[in-house]
Amino acid sequence: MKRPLSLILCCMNLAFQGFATETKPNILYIMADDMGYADAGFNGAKDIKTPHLDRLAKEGAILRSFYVQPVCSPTRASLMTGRYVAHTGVYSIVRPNASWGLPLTEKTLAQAMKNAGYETAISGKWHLGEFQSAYQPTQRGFDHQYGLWFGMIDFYTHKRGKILDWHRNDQPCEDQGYSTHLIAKEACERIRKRDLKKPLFLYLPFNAVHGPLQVPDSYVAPYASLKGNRKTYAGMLSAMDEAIGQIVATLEEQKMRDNTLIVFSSDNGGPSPGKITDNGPLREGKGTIYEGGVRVCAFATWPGKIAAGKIIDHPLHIIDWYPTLIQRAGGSLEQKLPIDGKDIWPVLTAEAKSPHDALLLSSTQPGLAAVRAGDWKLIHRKAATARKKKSPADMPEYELYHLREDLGETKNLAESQPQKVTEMKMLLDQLLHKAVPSADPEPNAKTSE
Ligand SMILES: [Ca+2]
Repeated sequence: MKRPLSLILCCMNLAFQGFATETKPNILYIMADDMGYADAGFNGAKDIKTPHLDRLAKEGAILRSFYVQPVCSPTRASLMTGRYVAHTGVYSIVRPNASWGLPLTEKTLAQAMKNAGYETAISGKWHLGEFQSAYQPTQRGFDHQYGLWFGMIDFYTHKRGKILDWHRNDQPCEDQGYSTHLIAKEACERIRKRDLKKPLFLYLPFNAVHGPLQVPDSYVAPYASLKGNRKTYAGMLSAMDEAIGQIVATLEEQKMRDNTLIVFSSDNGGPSPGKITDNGPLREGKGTIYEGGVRVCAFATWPGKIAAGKIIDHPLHIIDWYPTLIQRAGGSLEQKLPIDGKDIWPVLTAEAKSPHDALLLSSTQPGLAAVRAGDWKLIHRKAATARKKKSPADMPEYELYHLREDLGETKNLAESQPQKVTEMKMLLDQLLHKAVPSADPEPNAKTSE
């Protein structure tokens, strides 16, 4: 018996959809805000408990040398584009109502995932511009938006000063509650109400554990031995960890866990290390180009695909997730702007080394940058940048560190190893060859974030 062509095509279409949904993973990217390198149990925390993060990390690969940018917006721009700060021009923080954002010429990860057939959602902090609707998440590839556009809001009122910064689909939203709880509740609903014909890309950038330091008392109670801001911060981290546990439980309830790639990282190093956060052996913290500012706690987990218990020390960068995730999603990397990131799947799943010969780290000022190549790191501070400091002698033009022998960046080898400085400076110059100026029309304006 002959079947009508339309029926055959319909069956083929359904079969293809089923195939696509089965084989394309759901992707959940969880980002913490301002979390210390050593404030996760899986990275050695002793006084703060993160059982849900620890379980996920141990089920997959812990990334011990994962690099981001020193502050919020530049890191998020690089995640969304797979491109270095020197190419996006997002060197600094996008302040509320500032007349700029991630340039509209940039294609975002959400747009690429949408093109690959994904349902896309953000629950949490955007921080890449909102002054015109074209810069807002629903215009940058997200089918669903929930949460805050910028940073430093009150966790309960969702206001920064007098401005309400809580939105659903980029419209003001007056939901009541502690923001970590609301972000998690939305994520669980998005998972349960997902489009069953599509895989899900869920971007979950918490505003925890960034200041203002606020948390319900019940989360602080287990930390009686801690004092002051560290105690509140520990409670905020516990609330975020609990939220992540709820989201993973929802994935399990929906039978999605085995087909979901989960990535976790902080967006920059911990601020006030030793007082509020703990960056472990790393030097300094948020806002600096030392390891404490740009190397963050991170892991990736996907049962059956990434071996449990793996620890990866190869230097990787947040720009790498753009091509890596798009490749896993079966999407296209064909685009107008060149991608700086590399597919790190062989590093995660096999024994491959970092695909980068050298990694670029930019500060919030175009005149200060660093390069990491192998065990070496060179920081170059242009003279004009050094002069801004009170003691130029304390801010040398070059700092050279051997990170395997000196992870804490205590011994500047620039004077004793001039040949290595020359070699590393060449790599840095290559990486900065097509650097663009800041996309911020007022790049020197002060910000307290
Ligand atoms: Ca941050």
